[in-house]
Amino acid sequence: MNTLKDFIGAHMIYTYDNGWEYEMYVKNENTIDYRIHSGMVAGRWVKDQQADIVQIIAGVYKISWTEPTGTDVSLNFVPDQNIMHGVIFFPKWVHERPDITVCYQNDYIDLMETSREKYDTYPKYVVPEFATITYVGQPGTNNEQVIAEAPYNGMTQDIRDGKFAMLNN
Ligand code: FER
Repeated sequence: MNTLKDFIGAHMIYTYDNGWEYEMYVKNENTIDYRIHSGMVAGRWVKDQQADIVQIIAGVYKISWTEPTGTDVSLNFVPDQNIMHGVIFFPKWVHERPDITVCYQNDYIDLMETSREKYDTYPKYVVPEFATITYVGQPGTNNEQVIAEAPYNGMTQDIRDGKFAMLNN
């Protein structure tokens, strides 16, 4: 992977050094879909999150966005070396009540926005972690089949094992 074009349309799974496992689909030049497979907000999944997606230098990419929950995220990917470093800035309320955010968020945008007003933002809970990328696929841009169902135990292994046929192109 050498250009921004190579990164747009990529699908990745990675495990943070704290054990949290995440799945990211770079859907197009300003949109991501993702699933969270383990960790504080395991079970959460999101489609069509707007994000800033750039190439820093050849093979080094950065994705940054702010969630309807008020959580801010900035991720640096080096796919050819299977390395990622991410920083997640959780509002206080998400750290205290992660259960509220564990859903298919697209069906609960109003709940996320009322919760971020109702509960405490500060102090934020900052999680800076390296991650190891365990899967890189190239399903192409705007593929609605990549992130199309809720995460389940064993799903990331099924993806790595090639059990999702539509991802193999
Ligand atoms: C990630 C870190 C955080 C990620 C998504 C999030 C898909 C989102 C967190 C949240 O909404 O609570 O690496 O990648």
